[in-house]
Formats: sequence, C-alpha cells, structure tokens
Amino acid sequence: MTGVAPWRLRAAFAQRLSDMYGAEVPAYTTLLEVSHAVNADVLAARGADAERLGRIDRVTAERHGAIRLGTAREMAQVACVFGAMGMHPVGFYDLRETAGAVPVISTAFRPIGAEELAHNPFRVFTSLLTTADRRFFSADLQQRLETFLDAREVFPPELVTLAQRAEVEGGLDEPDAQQFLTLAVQALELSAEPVDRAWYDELEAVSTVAADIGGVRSTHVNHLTPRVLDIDDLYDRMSGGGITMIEDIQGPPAWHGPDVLLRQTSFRALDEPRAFRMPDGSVSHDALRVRFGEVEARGIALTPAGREVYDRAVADVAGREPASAQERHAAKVEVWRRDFPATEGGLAERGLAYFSYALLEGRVVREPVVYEDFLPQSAAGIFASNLSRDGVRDEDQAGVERDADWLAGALERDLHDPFELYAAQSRVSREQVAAQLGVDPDLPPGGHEGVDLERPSR
Ligand code: OOG
Ligand code: NI
Repeated sequence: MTGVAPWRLRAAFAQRLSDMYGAEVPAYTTLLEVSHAVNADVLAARGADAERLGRIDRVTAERHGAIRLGTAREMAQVACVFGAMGMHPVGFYDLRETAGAVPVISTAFRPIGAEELAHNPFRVFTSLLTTADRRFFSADLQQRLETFLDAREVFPPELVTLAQRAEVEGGLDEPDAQQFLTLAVQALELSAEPVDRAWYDELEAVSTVAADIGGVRSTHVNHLTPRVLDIDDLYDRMSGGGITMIEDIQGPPAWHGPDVLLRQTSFRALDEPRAFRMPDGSVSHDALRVRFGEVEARGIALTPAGREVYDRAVADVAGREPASAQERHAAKVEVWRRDFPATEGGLAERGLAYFSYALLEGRVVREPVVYEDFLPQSAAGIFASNLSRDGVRDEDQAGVERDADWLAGALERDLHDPFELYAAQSRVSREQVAAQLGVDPDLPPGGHEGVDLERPSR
C-alpha cells in the first residue's frame, strides 16, 4: 500500500478535529494557547528532564477526544472508522456505579504499539448508553429510546465502506483518504438540526448524558483534551484568566515524587446556542450546556500491584470525607507520601510501575512507560462536575450486566487489556537488552552488575 498510512490518517484526523472544535468552542482555542505556553515554560525551565515522559513534539500534538454513542451498531461502526486510523479499543470502564450515576460503559480507541504512539498518540474515550439498564430507563422508555436510536444514521455508509477498505488494505489512496477524513470529521460536528424539546427534556429528567446521546439524531465530539507538562500551572493560569475551572484536579496529587497515571481537570461546560422544535411545531432558540474543555497531564503506567496501591489510596482519601478541594488535595498528598515510593527506582524495585530498558553507550538505561489510558474514578468526576444535575438511578431495580466481553461482542473485535499492552512493551525491551548483553532476560535488569539504570542526564 503506497497511499496514506493509518497513522497519517490519524494525525490528519486529530488536526482537522481540533480545527473544527476550535471553531465550534472558542474557549478550546484559549485552552490550547495556555497549554502551549505552559509546555514551553516547562521545557525552558527543566530542559531534557521535561521530556522524560514524551518528546515535546509528541506532547504538543497530543489530544484525546470524547464521544458518546447510543447503539452497539454505532460502536461497531466507529470501531471500523478508528481502526482505519490504527486506533484499537483498549480497556473497559463502567461509569454507572459512580456517584454521578452516568448510564454508560466506555472504552478508549488508541494506537497500541510504541512506534504508532510515537507517530501520533491520538485517542478517543468512547461511551455507549446502557439503554437496557432498568435502574435508569423504564421498559417503556427503553423501547422508545432504542426505536429512536435504531432509526438514526450517525456514520454514513460511504464512511464505513472507506474505513473497512482502509483496514483491509492498510491505508487509502490520496483522494479516498481526503473523502474519508471529510466524512469522519463531519460525523462528529454539532448538528444544526432542531432538537425535539419534549423528547430531550424527558431524557434529561433521567440523565443529562442520556439526553445528550439519545435526544438528538447525530453525535458530536464532547471535548478535546490537550496534554500539559504542568497541570497545576495551567489550572492557575486559566483561573487567573477568568475561566471557571471545576474544583479539583482529578487523579494523583501534585507532590515531590514521580507522576503516575493521569491527572485531569476541566473548565465548566459552556452555553451553546441550539435550535429546538417545540411540541406545537415551532422552532425556538435556547442554549445547552454539555460540552466542556479538559486538560490532562500524563505519568507512568502502573502495574496491577501499583494500581492496587492507587485504588486503595483513592478509597482512603474518599473515606476521610474531605470537605473542600483543598482538604481533598491535602489528604491525597498525605496518603501519597505514605503509600508511594518517592523515586522511579522505588517504583521499579517494588514492581509498581512499568519501565522499558535500552542499551545506551554500553549501559542499561531505564525509561518510564507512559500511561496511555483513562481512570474510571476521574472520568466519573469529569462527567459529574459538568452535569447540570446527577442522574437518577433507581436502586430498587436490578442493573443490566455489562462487562469487557459484552463490549468486545458489540464492537465485533478484540478489546485489549491495557496491563497486557504495557507488560508486553516492557518485556520486549528487556528481551532486546538481554540479547544484546547475552544474559538471561528473566533477570531483573537492575540485577546485572555494573548496570547504570539512570539516564546519564539524571
Ligand atoms: C467522557 C468523560 C471522561 C476522561 O478524560 O476521563 C473523559 C465524556 O464526557 O464523554 O473524557
Ligand atoms: Ni476526557
């Protein structure tokens, strides 16, 4: 295949989506400008160390998006569209049980190989409405909702056909690539079609997210998130610039030890003008608050053992019932100091995080593996803080069972386990170094005599 390769489709798509979203949501452009300014300052202040978790050109181009869909069929179609761009479903997130009671299950489409990630790491958090969950939707509402969703066409057949061909052939020729990108971006634009007011309001009484997904005949990108190297600085600059941020930075606290997993925050959903069709047939104009701006800072991927420490820390902080964002942050810092090693070496020694290894000028150097995924607690926090009200979950009803296997079935393809991907990346690097040194790959890399695990610059 000599045409446009999947990673080029992905990079072009991310760029076009960013341009489109900037035109739709001007505050996003402000967020990008502030992010770039923060990154430039961190780079100037910290030099090579600033790039330990990713080269600056990757970080500058890096985005994640979020979309929300209504049916298994739409999920399978979007899996094809993302598949054409070398993005594969990774991880299973269930947001129904969370405090915000959001009736969705989710996965993230993203590139999975180290090389593909280096080309362009674009990822999309993709949620599916759980219409069959009786705690949210009565039998009558479920039936009307599914009829409505089954009748809509979010992804046009031409887009799906091009995507299928790209997947089979490993890319598209130039004219087809252009058409594919145009249709893919169009599918995620906010529609100008009037929203049925009565239908939207009925769903909104159950859940704002249900209305956002099932109240309209199309989908739209919910947010696009740049990556920053100092999220605390970004938070202060945005607040100082008069933009109302949500109270917290979700995820791990700012502290003196290594950054792990993912820290995220967002500015509040903004009023967007939308047309509504009223019960009497007239069209009126009002505003909806659904879309917001989010920013993220990424850290080192944790192993299952490290993730256990993280999950316990999160539960511990919640159990202290901090009364404010300040108290919550203080509690996090205290728990982190107690539970997490303060150095990368400590994380490696205790097997809490993933690292890759390389031979550099005769020495083994250890590099952190960056966390490429999401966090259910944080996602729930982001969802919840941007909803006009929490969902209504009827605890007298039984929820419908949804797990990773069910989602893989809906997607009609494998759902990757994030831990397996990180472990494989680490293992491959270890085997390569061992082969170069002629030693046993099962030995811990730190166990070889005379091995220097730190990068020369550190
Ligand atoms: C998705 C919310 C979760 C994240 O970064 O954790 C998310 C949504 O609002 O549709 O984007
Ligand atoms: Ni997000």
